[in-house]
Amino acid sequence: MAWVDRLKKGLSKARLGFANSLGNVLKGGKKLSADQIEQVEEILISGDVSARLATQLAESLAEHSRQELANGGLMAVLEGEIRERLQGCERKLAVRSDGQPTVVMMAGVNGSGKTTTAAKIASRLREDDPKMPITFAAADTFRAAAIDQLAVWAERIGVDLVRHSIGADPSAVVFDAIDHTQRVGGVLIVDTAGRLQTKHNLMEELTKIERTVTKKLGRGSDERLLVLDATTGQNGISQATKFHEAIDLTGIVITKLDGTAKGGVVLSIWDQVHVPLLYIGVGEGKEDLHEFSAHQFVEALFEN
Ligand SMILES: Nc1nc2c(ncn2[C@@H]2O[C@H](COP(=O)(O)OP(=O)(O)O)[C@@H](O)[C@H]2O)c(=O)[nH]1
Ligand SMILES: [Mg+2]
Repeated sequence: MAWVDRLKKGLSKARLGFANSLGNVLKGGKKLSADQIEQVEEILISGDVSARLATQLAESLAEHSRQELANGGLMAVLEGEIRERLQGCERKLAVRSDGQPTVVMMAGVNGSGKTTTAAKIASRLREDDPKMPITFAAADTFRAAAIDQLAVWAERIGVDLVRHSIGADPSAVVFDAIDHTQRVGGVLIVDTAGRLQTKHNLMEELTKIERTVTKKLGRGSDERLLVLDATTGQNGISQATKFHEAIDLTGIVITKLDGTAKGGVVLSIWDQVHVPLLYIGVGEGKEDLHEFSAHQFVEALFEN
């Protein structure tokens, strides 16, 4: 199945509760009543659009509805507005071309898909350039299984792995991994442990890892990516805000858009945190990661 179809399939539940119900409220082609405006807001919020953005979108629709657009006109207005708001949201992963190592940090809460996404990114890079060295740093040292999981991927994709034993200081792993990458070149992907955005000491550990990168490399990491599980809905906004405060995120990856996710979180995150979306995950396989396309995303969200 083409990835756009997977995304569409994944978002189909969202569409049923989103585009269809919106279509019902907006089909009249008449000026929206206060009651209808409220319904629009509620539908958007139930599709994981933040309250703030839902209010703004509903108000804009109310404004347009004064013109008593023909049937379906308001749906097109909403789609256009969402497209416009997503401008600037796409960005590609930055691989350095100056001979220096590219360092990519993966961060996020437990189970969001950090390790899988690290593997998916490595797999894409490997396909783009079979000769470029790629290294994983196993900086999730909390659980032996976490190190093993990354080792399995490293073997499968054919990338180097720098690991310490369980319980080791993640910063020490990263120090050694940078050392390795400085020798072999290419890209280093740092897999970190899951941490709740509300746990100060764990967030502090992440900033410590980043300080180690700066000390060893003479500059910060090139990418600091937050991996966000789309099915966690609005909590994603809090995660993005806190991780952004801690390590100044350069990008976001939203995973599990093939499941029961509603999709509105994509809009809300960009609206509220303004960190670009690099990739979306639509499955567990290494090929199930795609560069985010706002255009295709909106199409999938609104298709009937
Ligand atoms: N359906 C689906 N599952 C995913 C996706 N990304 C990761 N997963 C699964 O989510 C679970 C947790 O992933 P993992 O990478 O171990 O998360 P981590 O704790 O953040 O490192 C695993 O079972 C993955 O296969 C995705 O895009 N779609
Ligand atoms: Mg992991």
